[in-house]
Amino acid sequence: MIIDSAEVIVTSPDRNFVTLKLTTDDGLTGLGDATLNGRELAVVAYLKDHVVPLLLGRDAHRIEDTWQFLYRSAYWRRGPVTMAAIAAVDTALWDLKGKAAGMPVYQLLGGASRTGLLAYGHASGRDLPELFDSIRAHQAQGYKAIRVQTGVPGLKSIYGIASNATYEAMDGVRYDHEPAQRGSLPAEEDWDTRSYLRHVPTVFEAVRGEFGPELPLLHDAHHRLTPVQAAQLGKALEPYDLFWLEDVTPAENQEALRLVRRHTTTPLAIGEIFNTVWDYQQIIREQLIDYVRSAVTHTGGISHLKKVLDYAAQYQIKSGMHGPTDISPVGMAAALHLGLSVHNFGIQEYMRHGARTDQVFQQSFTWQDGLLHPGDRPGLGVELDLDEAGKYPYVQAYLPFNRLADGTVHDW
Ligand code: GCO
Ligand code: MG
Repeated sequence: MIIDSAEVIVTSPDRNFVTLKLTTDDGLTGLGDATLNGRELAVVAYLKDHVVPLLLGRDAHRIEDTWQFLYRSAYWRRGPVTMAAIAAVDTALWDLKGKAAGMPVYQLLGGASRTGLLAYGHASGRDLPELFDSIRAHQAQGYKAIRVQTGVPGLKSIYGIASNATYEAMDGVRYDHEPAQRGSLPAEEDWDTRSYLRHVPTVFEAVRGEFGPELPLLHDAHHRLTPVQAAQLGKALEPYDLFWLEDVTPAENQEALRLVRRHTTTPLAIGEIFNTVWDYQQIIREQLIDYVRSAVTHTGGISHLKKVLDYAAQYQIKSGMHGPTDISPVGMAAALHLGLSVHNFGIQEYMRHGARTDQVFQQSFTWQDGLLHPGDRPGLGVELDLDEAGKYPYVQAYLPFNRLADGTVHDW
């Protein structure tokens, strides 16, 4: 099984996706997701200019050797661009191995540890009535766990809240806040931490009052708080029994989490912007988090994220893989195979893709009774329709950013 060709495909059906497609001398094809939201073309260049030439002629069965070769021979290690590129190669090689073996990837990873993966969806609203409608709509779709984000009085637009137009277009169920902000410059949003900290506990009180104690609820603070503010929020949310509080503080400063931990028992999830096991060393060893947020797509692929999760398992820390729409269906399938196989699965984020994306990427996963399953097709179970993909050229799209009232740039 020798790699004969390697193609990098960029398509933008509902948003930009970068996919690596490997073809072997025996005619098998394998796919890997290399999408890095807002910096897509950097990974395209890294793959095309520096990785593809190294892959041609290699034995596609040698997954671990190829990973180590790409990681170590570059000399310059880690970082989102490098690790997304290596992730795409690794994922495509697992896809190929599965196809060669006639087995779904999760079987090669040790087989299923459960019947399906609990998934959470994104409910949001600018105010409580809109939020309640969105939660109900998600429940009607089968979601058994719900992330709750709301508008904050006095702030015009903030992370995680769909605009009016997107709500109407998507019936309040499937929205996507980031592509709505597509443009040649990053959109500016506003932020005020004190208003947010005052408002969020009242929202969770209302949601618990309306939906009862059973429903697992999550919330993403999206890196915007200082450690002491994060501790305050965790403590204030304790009565509402959150499944997790995500990215309470920018995680580059890992020691900050010691302070947060000392003051709250609200479970913490971190890691969607990490990309190696070394980024997790301290926070796993010191048990400063409860859930690992990394995606296969951004963390060196199935092989490397499995190492992170195996390390986390020793400390009773579980997976909570990142699954917004900027993870392509290929990256999502990889997450499902890995999540089904590891013992310490926690929950899977599942933000549904749009209809055009589902046409470009033909998928075989299932979504039943709130549980996802990757399906039993050999490999990952996703195929890319090149004709469909070709209809949607790349569109420049930046993520938004925040400014405080006095004009200071703030974490988004
Ligand atoms: C999440 C994330 C996303 C990110 C996005 C950036 O928890 O799903 O925070 O919404 O903002 O993936 O590209
Ligand atoms: Mg997040």
